[in-house]
Amino acid sequence: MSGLASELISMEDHHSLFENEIRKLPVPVCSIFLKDGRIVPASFQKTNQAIGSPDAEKVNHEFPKTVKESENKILETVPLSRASASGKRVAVLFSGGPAAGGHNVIVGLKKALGGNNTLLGVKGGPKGLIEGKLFKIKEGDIAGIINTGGFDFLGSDRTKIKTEEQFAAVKKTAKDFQLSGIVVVGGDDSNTNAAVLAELLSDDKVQVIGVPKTIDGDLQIGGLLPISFGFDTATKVYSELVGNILQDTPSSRKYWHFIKLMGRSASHVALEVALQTKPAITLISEEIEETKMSLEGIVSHICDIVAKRAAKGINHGVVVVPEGLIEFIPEVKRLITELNETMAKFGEDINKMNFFEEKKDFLYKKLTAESTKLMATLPDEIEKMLLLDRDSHGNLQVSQIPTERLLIQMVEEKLSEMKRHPDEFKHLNLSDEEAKCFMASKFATNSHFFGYEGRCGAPTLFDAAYTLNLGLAAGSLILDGKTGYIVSITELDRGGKVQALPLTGLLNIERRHGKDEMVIKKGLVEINSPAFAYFAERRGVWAEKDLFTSPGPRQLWGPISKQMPISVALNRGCDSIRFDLGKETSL
Ligand code: FBP
Repeated sequence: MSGLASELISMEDHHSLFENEIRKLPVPVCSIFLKDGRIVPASFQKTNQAIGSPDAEKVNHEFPKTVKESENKILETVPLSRASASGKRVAVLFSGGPAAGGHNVIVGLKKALGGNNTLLGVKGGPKGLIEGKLFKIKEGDIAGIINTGGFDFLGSDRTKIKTEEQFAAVKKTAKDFQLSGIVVVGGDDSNTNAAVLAELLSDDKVQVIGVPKTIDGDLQIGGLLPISFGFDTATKVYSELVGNILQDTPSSRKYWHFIKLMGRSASHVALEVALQTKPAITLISEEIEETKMSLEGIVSHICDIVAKRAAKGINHGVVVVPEGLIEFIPEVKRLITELNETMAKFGEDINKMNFFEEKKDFLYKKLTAESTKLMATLPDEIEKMLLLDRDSHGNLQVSQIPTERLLIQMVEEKLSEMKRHPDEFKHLNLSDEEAKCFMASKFATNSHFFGYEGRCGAPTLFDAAYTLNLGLAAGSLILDGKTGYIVSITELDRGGKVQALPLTGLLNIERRHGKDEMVIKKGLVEINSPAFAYFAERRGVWAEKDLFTSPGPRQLWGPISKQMPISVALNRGCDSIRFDLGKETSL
């Protein structure tokens, strides 16, 4: 075998030159976890700051044990002053969609727990916990996963633990494996699961700690929890791709690209990518809902920008569409709510129906007249997608709905209507020359959906550091005997302040599956936030001329590797996009 062939074979199974090097990459560690250059756990103490939801009375009633213990007060770190606990057996699981940095949470946990405690991995998420699929994580495993992307080491799933049988099964797993702690790495729904488990297992002395994960960025709580992990990597991957497409548009000069970006309901991903790349049009679902913009209004807004650019001879551009847009358009939202409630109420009847038409007829009859009318105007493809089964948390699977293609179709129709009836673009005040230019223009399109491309890449340096420190915090909380908290790091530009938030303080009542449920509220884009305000101020200029930027591939080494998300830097009032999460430390 040639030298090259054997070198290539040695790179198989996650050993590319890149993967080998990132395992050796030093990662910033917050000073609270460093002593004489070594990584150590920290201790936690209660602050006087309590957090409580508007539904606190009901929450306190449902979660008496954990609320009594935490008093809903935030915990802050203090240096460990005594020997840390030993003999603990802690299980860690991933829940929901993958997000870059999950593996470093495990690395951080293992480092905090040290050699005197046992870390177990749960295979396949919450379902694995129910089924008792646990294994011991060894030092050798850790060496293999440091700084690597994906959730493949453990796997994940979206099971919501809610039935009495599931509770009993989890209790059995905890007993069988003599667990003293469970760390749930997940988003809003999964951390709701963590709150429920903390209450359920409190008499069994099994502690439960949550870690904020989701590329959607919707698990963020103002100054208390600036962002979930995975958001930075996903948005930097998408920004590179969108930046490349933007670079193509004035080069080939013939396409409008409609790019849908993952992020489920919230538009944080779309907003961040817009701030990174400056495309001509970015739709923000939360603004559309707030301003009660109809589907027709959105289409007219896009057409106006397309026409104005065409009038100046610019027949290209990029439209960024958030994945969850459809759910925020008031009339569609009403339709989806009606469908959700009907599907929840008549689930058993609907499941027995074999044919789509049968299911459709049944549901149509249960809708209000306005919703039936709207449903009938939507293309068949969209109609079908709206009737898809909901996920286990009762959510519509928005990633399956081709909103970008729906918009292309509607914009095409509207533009040709504008050209047929020039009165329809009178409000643009185009000169005769400009109007002629628009009338002669072509509208050629491409559609894209960037979603799975961004979830499992190797974490950015921000996510690698953030997750390692979150793992260290979760391990420290377990050693310190705490339960029912989610870990958080603030002051991202000043060395990182590690804290723990009581999960019960974050619970609210929301309508799910046609009934009220206690859940952690999704942190949507706030249109009075500094990040949105900055975007709103600049987007008019970006629509008029090509001012896009290409942030390039994400960097793990070198002068530009220490960037946090722009939206987080703006919202947290930072002076720069550079992050500081402590001293770079070899793992
Ligand atoms: P989480 O909230 O579980 O982190 O999932 C994020 C996400 O990537 C969403 O952006 C997307 O809508 C969804 O998962 C896709 O789900 P699936 O992986 O089941 O296709």
